[in-house]
Amino acid sequence: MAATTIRLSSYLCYLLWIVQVLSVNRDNFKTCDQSGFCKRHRNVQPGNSPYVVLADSLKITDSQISVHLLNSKTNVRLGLDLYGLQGNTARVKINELEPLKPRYEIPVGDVLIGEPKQQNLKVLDRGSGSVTLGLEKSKIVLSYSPFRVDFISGEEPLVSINSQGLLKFEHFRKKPGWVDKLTSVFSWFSQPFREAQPEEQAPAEPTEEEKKEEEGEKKEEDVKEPEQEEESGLWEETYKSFHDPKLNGPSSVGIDVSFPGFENVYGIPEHAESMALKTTKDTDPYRLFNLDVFEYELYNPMALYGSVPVMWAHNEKSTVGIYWNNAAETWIDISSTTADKNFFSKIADLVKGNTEMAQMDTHWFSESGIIDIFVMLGPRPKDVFKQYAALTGSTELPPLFAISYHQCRWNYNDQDDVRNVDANMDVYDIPFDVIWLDIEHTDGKRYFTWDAHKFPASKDMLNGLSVKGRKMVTIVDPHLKRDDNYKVYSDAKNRDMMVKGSNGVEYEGWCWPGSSSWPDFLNPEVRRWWASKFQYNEYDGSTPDLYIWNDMNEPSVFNGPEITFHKDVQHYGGFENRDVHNLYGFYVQKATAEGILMRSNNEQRPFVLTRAFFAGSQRFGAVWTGDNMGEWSHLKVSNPMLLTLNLAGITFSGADVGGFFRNPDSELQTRWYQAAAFQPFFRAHAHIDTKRREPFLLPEENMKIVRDAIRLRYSYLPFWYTLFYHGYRSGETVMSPLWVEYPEDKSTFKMDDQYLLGSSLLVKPITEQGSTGTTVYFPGNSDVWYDTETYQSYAGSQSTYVNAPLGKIPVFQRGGAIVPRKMRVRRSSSLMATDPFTLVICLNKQGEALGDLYVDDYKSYAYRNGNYIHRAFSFKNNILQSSNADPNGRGSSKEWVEKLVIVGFPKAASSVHITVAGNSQSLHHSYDSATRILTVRKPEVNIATDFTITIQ
Ligand code: NBV
Repeated sequence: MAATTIRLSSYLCYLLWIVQVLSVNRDNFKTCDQSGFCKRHRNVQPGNSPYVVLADSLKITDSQISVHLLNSKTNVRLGLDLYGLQGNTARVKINELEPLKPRYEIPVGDVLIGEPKQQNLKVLDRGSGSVTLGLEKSKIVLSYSPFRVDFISGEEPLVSINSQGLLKFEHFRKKPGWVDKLTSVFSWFSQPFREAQPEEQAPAEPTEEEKKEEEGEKKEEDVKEPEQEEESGLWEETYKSFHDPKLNGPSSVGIDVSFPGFENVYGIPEHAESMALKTTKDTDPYRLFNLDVFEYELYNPMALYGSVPVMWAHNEKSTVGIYWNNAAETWIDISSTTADKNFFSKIADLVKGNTEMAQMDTHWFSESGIIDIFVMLGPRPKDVFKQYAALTGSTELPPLFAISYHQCRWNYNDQDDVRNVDANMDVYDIPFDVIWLDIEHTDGKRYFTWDAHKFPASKDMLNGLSVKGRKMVTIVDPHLKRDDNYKVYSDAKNRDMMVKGSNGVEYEGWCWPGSSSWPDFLNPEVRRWWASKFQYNEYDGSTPDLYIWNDMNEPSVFNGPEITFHKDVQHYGGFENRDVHNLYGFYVQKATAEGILMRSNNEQRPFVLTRAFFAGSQRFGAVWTGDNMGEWSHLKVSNPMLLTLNLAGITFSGADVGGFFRNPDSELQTRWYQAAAFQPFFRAHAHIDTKRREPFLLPEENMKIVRDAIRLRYSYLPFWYTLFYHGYRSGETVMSPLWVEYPEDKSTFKMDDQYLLGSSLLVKPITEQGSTGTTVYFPGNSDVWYDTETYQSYAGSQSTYVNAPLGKIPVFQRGGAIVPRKMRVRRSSSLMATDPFTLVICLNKQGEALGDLYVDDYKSYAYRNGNYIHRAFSFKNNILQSSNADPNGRGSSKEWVEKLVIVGFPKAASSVHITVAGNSQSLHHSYDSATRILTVRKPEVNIATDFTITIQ
């Protein structure tokens, strides 16, 4: 009876949600035209900037210059701070000088991992109209009137801020009463003969005297509020039936950022979009506002679950970018144009020629907060990733199980179901590491609980998985059922930890459990409280092999505007959801990861998957692309979406294998598994209303192919793990666009249907129905690529059609790369932990190759104390050498080398010897002249040992 009631109530919730969201519901989400501040910023006309720099206010210290900006229309002044930062990075901050109340700034330490390290700026030139500063190899020019900032490297202009004059900063103001309104209307009528409206005219450049006068004499009472007459929606807005009383009035900020010399920009996830971003002339701007979008549409700028306001521009010579440090709803317009060569020839000694220089213009505007732009000047792709990681951190090294295969479904119904799936995977010899439980495992959607009928002995179930080295993930959403008998809710309520409505009363909305409230994760104390809920004595029935999944953390509120919080919801510190919206999910995952970490006394690495995210989320776990569909188009878009996430630092990301909604046929499922086996986060998932589709249920032919794909993933785990280690150390992408490794190859700039893993593997997944082959572009003039299955070779810098019948995944290893693998695939990754390595050595045209391997205990933080092994492999003059790549790695391991596969070797060897500490021994070897592969067997040398293998 109780179970039926619960099931009924969750169906009712689902129905309510469906009714809200049915038919994608573009209609459920605002267009720019329906958003007051978006319209206001889009209406700002270029070339009309009212902002001038008040030169007399200029203060220069070692690494910072500060100056006032005057809005000559409103007389409001802003403060501009420009900082030089270490690593060829600069920061431009613009805020009100004396706001009526503090504007929201994201606390340092949360998204920014710390106060960015400053770097001295050198004053190179100080004229009456501008000041030029030197920052490492770059130059920064601050022009006074109109105000703009340009970043130049050598003689190449790279980034310009406010070159279009789109700066608009809605200062906090008092709400005008009816008397003010009357006065302003009267004053407007009293000047009918003025020649032009001040807002339509660029200000004349003030004389020195005028500037001084302005400096000294502008007072509060001089401040004009022209927007108040010209715009509606400043103090309240209505969308559908939702009213937004804007208690603080207009507060938005916006400015343009141009990239002279560039034709392509990338980044700003999350959108279901190509990797190279499109111009938005005929569409809405790209929107960043974390939302739960039902059955999202492809190739459009609508907002999705997460937001990372980072953008890169790349051309043959440079890669640069900006990070827009603002957590409010943000829109970004993109257009392509030509650069103003006249201007640049003045500031950069550009050779004046007739050739036009391309330029990408972008226009960023957020509903509140401040303008805080980090300019990362590269100059190479890997430099910008490092620069961004220095600000927001890199992807934490995941535990090995987390990069293995995950089996999920909404829902595995009960313990028997879990046991059967687990057993069947073994029967069919399909490895997997983690089985997942969705919302139905709980007692009435009360997270941290178990449905007592379906999961009466969760610990036994977990222990049953543990013996095979497997784990479980349960879902923990941030909405709490408003039930005083539910201790998580009552505890939060009694501690006054929930977000509140503008009336100061606990906010109430609808979600899976029915009437719900949401803890205020913006509050550090709430996060500590939440983290404590993962202690074993708090989360009954949990064990160290239980990990967590945060869903619905945009947050999703079924009956809220755009299915999320009302904008005036009150958060910690007196801020509104309007100010912090895009951070809510970030903090949910952060607090969850801290909980998982704490329960192991900070010893074991956590794993938390999140749907909503922000810049910096890479530090707390993995991200997936939400509710995709079991359609070919969604398989195809997973590649650009994951490439974009990687470019934005969220390298540990994946898409639901098979597609969440609908029933994919077996061909689509097969191709999806093949693609995802080579994507960073590898999890199959399905909606509750879909047919069961565990891989062993596929027709035999497909099952075998899928099994091969999963087993292939396991065989490459040492390579993946090393890749993640590099990402953790350097902030580099794991799944990379080709231009990251081949930055000068223009033909790769828009390529998002094939990609690289590190610099060693090239992947071209099949994403077309019925396809039996595909054209692959092999990059690199002097490179050669080898099919990883047949070892057929392909020359670089050309495209070739490659056969790919259903069983084939087009994956190629670069000649010159050494890839470590484990060929003894077992039921889970931890059962393979001490297995030996095979080194696949693909030779380049010179007969050489390089590679490396990172090894540790695959789960704890012991590596932070030097308990790891990082080996460097080099093959040259027919000698393979294994040496220590990092003297700080002092770890040991039982793993050893069992085989070398040397691809592209010209002839059979007469003898092969291994030398360890001066002792030599001969090794078994064989040669296949058809494939030109020399196989060397059983060196049987421990992985931590220095050795050479010499071939004669
Ligand atoms: O918890 C149920 C689902 C989950 O399976 C899915 O992965 C999430 O993206 N969740 C969304 C809520 C309902 C979706 C219709």
